[in-house]
Amino acid sequence: MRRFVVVGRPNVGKTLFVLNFAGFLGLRQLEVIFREPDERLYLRRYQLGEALAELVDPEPHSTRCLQSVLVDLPAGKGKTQVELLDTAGLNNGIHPIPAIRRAIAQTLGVLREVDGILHVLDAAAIGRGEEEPGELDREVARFGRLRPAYAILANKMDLPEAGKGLAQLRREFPGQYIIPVSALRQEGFREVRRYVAEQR
Ligand SMILES: Nc1nc2c(ncn2[C@@H]2O[C@H](COP(=O)(O)OP(=O)(O)O)[C@@H](O)[C@H]2O)c(=O)[nH]1
Ligand SMILES: [Mg+2]
Repeated sequence: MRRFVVVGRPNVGKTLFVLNFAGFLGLRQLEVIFREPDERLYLRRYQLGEALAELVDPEPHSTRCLQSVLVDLPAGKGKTQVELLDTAGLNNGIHPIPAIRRAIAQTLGVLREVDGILHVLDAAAIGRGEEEPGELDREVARFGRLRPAYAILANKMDLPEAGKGLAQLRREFPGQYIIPVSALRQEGFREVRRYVAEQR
């Protein structure tokens, strides 16, 4: 089974992307495996709507451990199973809250183990000038290019100014494969599905 990790700064829409992408692929019931930074595992079953209500949060850092969801993708005539790993947001510098520090360290560790990286950025915030694709995102991009699969998801394309943010991302990461998406509206998901399914 291949593993794809979803990374990016807090609040860019990683969790909403993972859950809605699972829904887009036809899952209505989700089994989410939580892996705590101390490696404890537990599993919870959700209806998709319940998972969205509980796991997506307007406050940054609601995701404090690795949350994985197994999805089936089309592969030739059959299907292939892929593990999507949702992660705690990455921050510049050292976060004051120990639980968040541990979660970030866990995210960095898992980047080395996975087959693919989906790097989510908030194109709308970038377009509004509230955020720049900063040093941390450039570092993820440098690291990502060394991995077997690496794509940038320019998220929140449903919001005004996101087009401007997308153009900025294309300038910032020339030659890099960038998929514009809206995790909220499930836009761009066919392209993401094709990309993830192609990597093997
Ligand atoms: N308009 C819009 N809002 C989004 C989109 N993706 C995420 N959000 C919102 O951004 C906030 C953070 O989302 P979340 O998935 O928890 O971000 P995470 O910290 O990266 O996991 C929530 O309020 C989401 O509803 C999107 O594509 N469009
Ligand atoms: Mg999250």
